[in-house]
Amino acid sequence: MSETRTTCPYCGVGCGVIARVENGEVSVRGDDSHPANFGKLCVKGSALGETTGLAGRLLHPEVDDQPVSWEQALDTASARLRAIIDTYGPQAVAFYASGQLLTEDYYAANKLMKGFIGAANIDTNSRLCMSSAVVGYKRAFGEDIVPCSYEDLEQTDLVVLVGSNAAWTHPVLYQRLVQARANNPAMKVVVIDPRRTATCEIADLHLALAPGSDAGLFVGLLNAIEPGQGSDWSIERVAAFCGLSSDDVETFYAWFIAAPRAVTLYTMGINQSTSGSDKCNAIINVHLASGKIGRPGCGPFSLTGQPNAMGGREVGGLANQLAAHMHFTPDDLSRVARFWGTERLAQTPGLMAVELFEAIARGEVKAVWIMGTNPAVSLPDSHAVCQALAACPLVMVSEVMRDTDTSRFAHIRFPALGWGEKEGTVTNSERRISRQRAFLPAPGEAKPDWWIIARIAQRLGHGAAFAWDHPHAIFSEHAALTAFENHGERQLNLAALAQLTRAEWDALAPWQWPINREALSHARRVQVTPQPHGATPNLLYPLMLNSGRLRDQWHTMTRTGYVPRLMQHLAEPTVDISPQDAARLGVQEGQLTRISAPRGLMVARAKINPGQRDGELFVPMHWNSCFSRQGKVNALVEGRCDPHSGQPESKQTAVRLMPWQPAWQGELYSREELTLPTWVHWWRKATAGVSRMTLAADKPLLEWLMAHCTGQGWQLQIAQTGERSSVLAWHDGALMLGFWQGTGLPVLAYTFIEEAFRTAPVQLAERHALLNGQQPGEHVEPGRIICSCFSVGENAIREAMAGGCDSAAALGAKLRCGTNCGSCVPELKAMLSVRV
Ligand SMILES: Nc1nc2c(c(=O)[nH]1)N[C@H]1C(S)=C(S)[C@@H](COP(=O)(O)OP(=O)(O)OC[C@H]3O[C@@H](n4cnc5c(=O)[nH]c(N)nc54)[C@H](O)[C@@H]3O)O[C@H]1N2
Ligand SMILES: Nc1nc2c(c(=O)[nH]1)N[C@H]1C(S)=C(S)[C@@H](COP(=O)(O)OP(=O)(O)OC[C@H]3O[C@@H](n4cnc5c(=O)[nH]c(N)nc54)[C@H](O)[C@@H]3O)O[C@H]1N2
Ligand code: SF4
Ligand SMILES: [Mo]
Repeated sequence: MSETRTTCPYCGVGCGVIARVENGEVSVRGDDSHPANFGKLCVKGSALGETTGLAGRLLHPEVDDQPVSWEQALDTASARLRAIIDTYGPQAVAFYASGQLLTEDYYAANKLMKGFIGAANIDTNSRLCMSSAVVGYKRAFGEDIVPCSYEDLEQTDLVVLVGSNAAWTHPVLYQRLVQARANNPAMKVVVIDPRRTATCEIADLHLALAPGSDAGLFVGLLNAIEPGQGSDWSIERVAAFCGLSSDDVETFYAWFIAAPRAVTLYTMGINQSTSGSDKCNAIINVHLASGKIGRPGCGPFSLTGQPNAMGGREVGGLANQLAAHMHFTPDDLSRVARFWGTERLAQTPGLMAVELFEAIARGEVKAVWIMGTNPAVSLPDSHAVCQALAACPLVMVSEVMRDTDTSRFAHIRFPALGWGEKEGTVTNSERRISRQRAFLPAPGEAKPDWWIIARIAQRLGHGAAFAWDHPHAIFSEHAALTAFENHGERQLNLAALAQLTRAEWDALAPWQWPINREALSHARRVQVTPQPHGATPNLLYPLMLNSGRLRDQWHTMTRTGYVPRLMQHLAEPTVDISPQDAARLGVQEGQLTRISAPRGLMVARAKINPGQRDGELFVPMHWNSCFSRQGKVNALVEGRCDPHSGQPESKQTAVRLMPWQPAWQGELYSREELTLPTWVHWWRKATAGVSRMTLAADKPLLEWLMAHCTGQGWQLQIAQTGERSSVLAWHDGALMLGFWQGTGLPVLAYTFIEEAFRTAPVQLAERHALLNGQQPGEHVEPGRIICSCFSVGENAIREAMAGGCDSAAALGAKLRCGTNCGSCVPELKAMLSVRV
């Protein structure tokens, strides 16, 4: 048995985790001593042990789909890169990196691209995430500085959450806020989001404003703070612009002005906008004007999404930054070139994510190296992105998984070490640097990302600058660069960590880099003119599509989508729709719908939600071609970007929705994954030990399936009653495949069926029940899992409610639901509130 202190690889809260390995089994618990979480973990963090298996991992390098040795992979990659650079110049090469790389990996990638290949075409998925926030801080403070800490939440009078569903996306921080509010009844919470989300559970005021209208609200607040400034953003004008009542706007303004201290937390509802940078400054402006900045319990606090978005910003991973918070100015260029000992340093900013893929599509960029991100899913206009990748002469991908939407386009695949296997550092939302430590052996031939970059650098002739033997050496170099000729000009200064020995670095305790908070209260205000979002609804596309995150999934699902426990909360792409819109469009709860935009189409199951504004839809960003047919929202989203930050407007797209009544829907369980005919719609559902897919189509599949089974020499058992049919296929008394279909989605005894795949031989009486999809005798299915920590299903909760449990606490006492991470408590309360 061994225990290792490390850091969660999911969100920017950056929780400390203690990983324990016992008899090859990995389990995790929160690290009591970590100041980001003091021992708490959310559902995703708690399930980390279940993600360390090797199923689906990329374990060997591949060139043109063939497994090869590292020597061959690295030689081929560098020879092809060299050929492109020699013929077309360095601008024909680009890297597309990720806020999920470790700081050391990120530093290495940035140094190779900007410093030695000599073009600044290295951008990252943080462009889709944090880049507006970066512009906001830089314009206000002259540097990308987050002027807050988590402990400000315990020292404040008012917390404003704007465009943030922290209850699901920063759960441990949200629970900290829940606790802080419970400890201080005078504290108020305002949530600003067009949807009523789980985060609204603790809101004293929820402003369900019109999509994209936040700047109006904050410019109006500035006007209320300083009435003499001559702005014509009166409360009435704000209310009209934002689609809110004047009373609600007035209440918010009165609370903000009266509160001695206030923190504004903001994330993607603000950043992902064609005027996201201005919105960030509109928020910063009200903190500056009211003096709610630079002291405890105050400040404009942009929460970072990814575990190391902040580390990426520190090393300069974006195409328009240099390194260590330096810019493309003559002094900084000279300083970085001297520090790196290079004469090839890129002199001008490079291409930003959306532009970069457009340049690939035009054939200007001919080689792209993608590391730790899945752009075929996450970039807007994904059909265009896929076409660009398909046409690109050289696509290299560093990945932990073999099959992703993006890796399908790769000519060269590098197997990267994943969480628990690699060593390095990450920086969380509050500028706290923590170690990620290895506690598992390197699987197959996988290597750390920095190692792969350094080996390519050597083959391109830059060996001396990339001669590190350990990530500690890279960290020391990065820290030294932050301190190099700093003279107090850059607040990012890690001099204190630049001389750590390897043992000290190994043992490094979480460390928050200091800033001079007071200096920030004299920052610059940026004049903001509120702009509408850029989506233009019309008669054909009259609805507004919003997209974002679910509680238990992480981005493109490459890690969470295979964990049964995390698949149980919501297992299919859903579209939230208001009851009025549903009635108007003839959409029933649970019905399939087609959502279309000029660029593409997706299929999602309707969820009628009174917390949704009329005319607006919400779908998760997670589904993709590995988990569904036509489940990808970015097939619809346009690549419209903020002119300052280059961040796309992922939150607003004009669409049309139509109910889709397929000829049949069904559930397919099989021992081996099947490749279905292309016209079948499918959703893969992670289930232990067996493949499960929910299916729907307009043409019959039954014959195809039966032919498949008999082709395998399996015995068929078939039933047909009315519109329902089912097929079981047997081999030597073992269940090989089961299929149940109806005009609607059949409701089955899922756990009983799954059990039948694990037991052989199956008794005859049970075979009959199986064919009906029902268990013989009394049986309660758990229903949709509400509490993932303790796998408590909807049915058990309803039964406990019928038995007298009338509060979340009572449910928790009886079933344990909601008593670990707490992120299902809003849903428990919602179930209690609609009870008859
Ligand atoms: N479970 C889970 N947690 C995650 C992630 C994950 O994939 N899964 N990803 C992490 C990452 S990288 C990120 S960036 C964060 C994102 O964290 P969040 O930003 O909290 O998450 P989102 O769901 O993308 O969007 C937040 C909210 O913005 C709202 N919104 C949409 N348009 C507007 C608008 O015009 N104005 C306002 N005020 N609000 C609007 C949406 O309705 C949504 O509720 O989450 C991190 N945490
Ligand atoms: N419509 C819409 N689109 C969005 C958003 C939205 O709200 N709406 N949100 C945007 C935001 S904020 C973000 S952050 C992006 C996220 O989008 P992506 O970054 O594309 O999503 P991930 O699934 O996190 O991709 C990470 C990839 O890295 C791989 N990986 C994991 N660990 C390692 C490692 O150690 N090394 C390497 N080399 N690879 C590894 C994973 O298997 C996975 O394929 O999506 C953006 N796109
Ligand atoms: S809150 Fe974020 S960092 Fe903490 S355990 Fe959950 S996903 Fe991991
Ligand atoms: Mo993000």
